Amino acid sequence: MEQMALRCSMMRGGTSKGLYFRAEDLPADRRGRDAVLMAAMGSPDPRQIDGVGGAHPLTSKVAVVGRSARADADVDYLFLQVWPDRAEVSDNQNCGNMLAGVGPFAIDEGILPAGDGTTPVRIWMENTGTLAVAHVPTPDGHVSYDGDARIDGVPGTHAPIPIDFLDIAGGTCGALLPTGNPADEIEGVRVTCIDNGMPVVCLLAEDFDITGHEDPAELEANKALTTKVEAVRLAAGQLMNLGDVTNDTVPKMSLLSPARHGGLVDTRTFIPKRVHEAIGVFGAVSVATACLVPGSVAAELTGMGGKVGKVDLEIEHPTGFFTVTMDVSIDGSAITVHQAALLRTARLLMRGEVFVPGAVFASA
Ligand code: NQM
Repeated sequence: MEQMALRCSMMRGGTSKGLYFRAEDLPADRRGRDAVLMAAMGSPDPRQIDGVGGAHPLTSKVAVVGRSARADADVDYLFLQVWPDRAEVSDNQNCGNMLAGVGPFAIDEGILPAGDGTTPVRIWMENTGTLAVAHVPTPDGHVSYDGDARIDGVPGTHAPIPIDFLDIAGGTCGALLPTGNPADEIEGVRVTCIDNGMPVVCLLAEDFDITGHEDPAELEANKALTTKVEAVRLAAGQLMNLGDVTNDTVPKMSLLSPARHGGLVDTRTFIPKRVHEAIGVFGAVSVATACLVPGSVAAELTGMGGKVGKVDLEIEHPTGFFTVTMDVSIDGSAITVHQAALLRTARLLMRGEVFVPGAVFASA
């Protein structure tokens, strides 16, 4: 049987890369959809040699985009993580980096008309049931990818895409502080479990006998470290209302240490097997939020606990900084997040068709 062609674009979204599909171009049933996406990416195979995946979780991602039926959204966005080395496609987390490409893709594809100047795109994020607004530069009624915005982890400069979040706290775990506490002891380690867009466990690097400034490859090669981090993760998953997270991509494990380059705090994040080359968008938002929570391990390190109102937090990571603007208020032990805002860029890399073997498509 001949190969089957599926319409899609390949885009860099923030510090991630993947395929963007219109929802109607994929098989409607989940099993069929996942089979097609694995074949497109070349999974399962650590090198993804027979597909277009980049052989790393950060470059093996899919965004499914369609017009939204909701009154408060323009488009729906479903994020799918295609595991490079496992026959699995997961929708159990959101991705704020791929999110950056959703507005430009929707406008380029005619799902949404472009305004003149900047087009605000209201995006319903299906994975967490929450909303984002991305401000896409559209001079002359077309998406512009060129500009002078720089984000760490991406060479060069591109058009700025500011993104706002209003209601992302507890989107996956049900509460900003899923254990009900600003800090817990898990497997003998003091941690802060938080979900402001992404379930994250904040840990102190010094508790793991590392500086927290090591590069990702060194941390991935440290067997004692990876074993201990994973033990804490599995126990934290239960306490964060996530159940058995053995095969899940969440919670992320963020090891915090003192900032070295003038930022607020340095981070190394297990996502959860590989160490992020930077930090995820919602990962950064959750770490930034943890810094403001009185009694958290992040507040202990940064001295920012209890700070309310609008504040910029500079989160350091292996390839630079991630700036998150937060606006929170605190009333007794209740913390309300009013807004999180940040800057991303995205770029259309290719538009066309991806081919999957006919047999895969037929079985789908
Ligand atoms: O946290 C990687 C990424 C991500 C997710 C990961 C992300 C986010 O950098 O919003 O963007 O943590 O799996 O793309």
